[in-house]
Amino acid sequence: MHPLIDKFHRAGQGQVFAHFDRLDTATQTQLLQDASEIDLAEVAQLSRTLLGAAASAVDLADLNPAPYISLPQHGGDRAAWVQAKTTGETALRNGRVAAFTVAGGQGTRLGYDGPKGTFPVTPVRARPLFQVFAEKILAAGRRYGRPLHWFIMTSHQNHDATVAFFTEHKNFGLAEQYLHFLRQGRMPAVDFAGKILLESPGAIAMSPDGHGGSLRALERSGALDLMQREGIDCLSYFQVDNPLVRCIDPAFIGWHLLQGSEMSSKMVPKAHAGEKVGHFCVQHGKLVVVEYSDLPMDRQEETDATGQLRFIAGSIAIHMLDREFVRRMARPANTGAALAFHRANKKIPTIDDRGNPVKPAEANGVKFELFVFDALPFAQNPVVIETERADDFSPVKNAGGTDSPQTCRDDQLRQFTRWLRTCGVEVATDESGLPNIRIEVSPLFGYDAETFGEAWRKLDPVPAVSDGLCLDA
Ligand code: UD2
Repeated sequence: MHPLIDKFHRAGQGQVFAHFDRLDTATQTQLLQDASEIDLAEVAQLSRTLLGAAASAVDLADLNPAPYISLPQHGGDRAAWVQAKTTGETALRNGRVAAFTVAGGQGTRLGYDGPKGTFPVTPVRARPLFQVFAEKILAAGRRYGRPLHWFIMTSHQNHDATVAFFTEHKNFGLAEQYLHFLRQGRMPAVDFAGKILLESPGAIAMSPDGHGGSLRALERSGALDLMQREGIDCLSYFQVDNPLVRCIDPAFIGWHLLQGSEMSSKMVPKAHAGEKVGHFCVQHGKLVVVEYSDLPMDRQEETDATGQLRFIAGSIAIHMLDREFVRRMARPANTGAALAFHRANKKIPTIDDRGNPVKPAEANGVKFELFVFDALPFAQNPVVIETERADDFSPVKNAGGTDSPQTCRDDQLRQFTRWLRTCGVEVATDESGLPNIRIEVSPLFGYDAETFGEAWRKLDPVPAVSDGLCLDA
């Protein structure tokens, strides 16, 4: 017997090879390859801790709201914000910063078939998410005189399609040597008894290891070494689904550096108690994020003496990461600082004993995922700063309703309108700030109120806006 097959039998996972003898040679080789990726001891340990009777509920003891640095318009120290911005700009001029997008997900919830970053998102020209980020990163590199490296984490499922998309679009103007794709790891799905599931007789049901897998992927891929060689120590982390994100934000970078933080985060005050974002909390003296699904609704609804939500600080998945902190988290064996896996019950397409496909109507198993925010309690001096939702957060998650392509397009239009108004341009809007004309601004023209204002004032002649407006580089 092949030694790997023998190993699986001894670990009680022999079912993975139940149909091995009737597979063709290429499929056998692939199955062995996929099986070799699996850490059987880790699967056994996860099954014990997350599936068994001993599986503990999420610890909510000693949980309090986390402090955060308020924006100047909400009482924060204006001079300190100015100093943070200056510090961030200096770091950008010195080439200390790179951008990092987690883009392992597919557009499944959107009903879109393809890597999520290829989804057309802008309001007039329907430009894809990846182009919006590429242009913001390119524009920031030009502004600060140092091109920025951009790391993009893909999954097995979407890696080739993502790379092909960039090639097809000539990398959206980014020079090849600044663009890096790294593939995240995978975990096998198991049934409720901890047995690894097959999705077909020759393939294990494998799924991405969660955005927390990005820390391992940065290390494994050599991205951290590249950063070190290039003198980069700050990584600006954001999700692929949020085109409003200020992916290169000098004030955020500055706060991170001034506070000597190893991992920093942005918060927005939650829009309402049930908003589906994590909560920044302090627990046992450490900063943590408690996911919306883990905080009971009565806790989410708690208010303080002023009537404001107590757990107000919503996590919008925007972070700054220190390079050496990522390295430490990626090598838990050396340091003992390890992210813990979360379990998610899922309907996992599988096969029966005879190899026939089974499409379950109910959850039939468990996927294991790492969350990047679980690194926060291990970070030195973690800092949380407030940001304006309207200028940093409008994700595309659902086909309709909240966080949909429609709400995101509207938020982009409102933002472009605010920038125009700051320049003294009259634009008619409804009471929500939504204009009745079509506007689109490429980040290469301006990517925030300041850069937009500078570019607008240079325009000669000044364009009319009454019939709509598209501004490119
Ligand atoms: C995430 C946060 C939530 C809030 C919200 C803001 C978690 C568990 N929750 O919710 O607290 O901050 O975002 O929008 O993160 N991804 C990968 N590989 C994976 C899994 C995810 O790259 O294996 C990427 C994915 O492409 C996306 C991002 O991570 O960019 C978020 O993933 P999600 O859509 O599963 O997270 P969501 O919306 O439940």
